[in-house]
Amino acid sequence: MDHIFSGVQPTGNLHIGNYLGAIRKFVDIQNRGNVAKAYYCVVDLHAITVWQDPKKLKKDILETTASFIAAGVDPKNNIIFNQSSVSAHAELAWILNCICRIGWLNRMTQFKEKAGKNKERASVGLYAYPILMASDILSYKSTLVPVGDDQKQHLELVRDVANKFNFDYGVNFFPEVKPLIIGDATRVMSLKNGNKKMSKSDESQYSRINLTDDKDDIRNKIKKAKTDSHNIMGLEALDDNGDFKAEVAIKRPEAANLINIFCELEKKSKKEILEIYAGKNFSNLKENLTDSLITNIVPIGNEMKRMIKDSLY
Ligand code: AQP
Repeated sequence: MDHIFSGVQPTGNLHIGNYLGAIRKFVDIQNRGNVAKAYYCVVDLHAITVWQDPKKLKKDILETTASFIAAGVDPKNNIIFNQSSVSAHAELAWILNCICRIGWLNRMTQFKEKAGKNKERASVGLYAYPILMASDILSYKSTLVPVGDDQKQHLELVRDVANKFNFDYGVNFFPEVKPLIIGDATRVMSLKNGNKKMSKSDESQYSRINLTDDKDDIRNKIKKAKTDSHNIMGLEALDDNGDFKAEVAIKRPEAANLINIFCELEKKSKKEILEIYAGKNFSNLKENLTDSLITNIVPIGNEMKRMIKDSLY
C-alpha cells in the first residue's frame, strides 16, 4: 500500500491549477482508499525561498490549510500539517544536501525560471528547493506523490537522491518514489497566455481563477479569457490516446487549455467534449465552462472563507 505525500506552498492566490493539478487528487486518493497513510503539508519552508511578509505568510498558511479541508480532504483520516512544525524536514534536508550533486541541481528548470536573469542574487534556498522537497517526501518514506506536471523534474531528482543514498551506504533505506501526474489538468495554463503556466505570482488577476473567486469574478475572467479566431476544433485534433495532437496544442494553446479545464472539471474525455462543441464558436463553451467553475469552485471558496473567519477552528 502506498504512503502518500504532497505539499502546497502558502503563497496566497491559490488557483484552479493548484486545485485540479494537486488538491483534488488528494480527495480522489482518499475516496479510492487503499493507501497506508497520506500526509498533506503546507510547505512554509519552501515559501520562504523567496521573501515573504511574515503577517501575510501566517494568513496564507491558514488559507492553504482551509483549501485542503474545504476541497474535501478529511483531517481525521489524513495528516494535514505545517512543514516548519516538524524539524525533521530541515534536518534530513541537510543530510540529502550532502548526497545530491551540484550538477543535478544545475539542470532544474524551475530554478532557472524562478531565479530569472539574475541567478547570482537568488537565495541558496531557492536553488536547494528540490532537496528540501526530497526531504519532505523521504522523511515519511512516501512512495506516491500527487502533483502537477511542473514538479516532474523535481520528483526525478528525489528518486536520484534516494537511490544514491541507498547505493552510497549499501542499504535499502529509502523506497522508490513515484509521481502521480494524471488527468487533463496537470498543467493548467494562464487564461491570458496559453504558453504560460497558471501561477499564483502572475501579476494579472485575469490570468487565473482563484479558489476564493465569486461568481462574478469567474464570469468576468472566463469572458475575458484569450481564445483564437477559429471555431472549436473537431475530433481530428486528437491523437490515438485522445489527447490533443502536438501541433494543435502548439498552434491553439488557449483553446486547448479551456477545453482541458472543462474536461477535468466535468470528468469527461476530450472526445466527449469535442463531440458537443466542434465547429461552434467559443461563447457557448465559455458559458458552460463558467457554470461548471461556479458549481465546482465557488462552494470550496465559500467554505474556505468561512473557516478562515473562524480562526479557532
Ligand atoms: N498551473 C498548474 N497546473 C496544474 N498544477 C499546478 N500546480 C501549480 N500550478 C499548477 C501544482 O499545485 C501544487 C502546489 O504548487 P505550489 O504552490 O507548491 O507551487 P507552484 O507549482 O510554484 O505554484 P504556482 O501557482 O506556480 O506558484 P508560484 O507563482 O509561486 O510559482 C503542486 O503539486 C503543483 O505541481
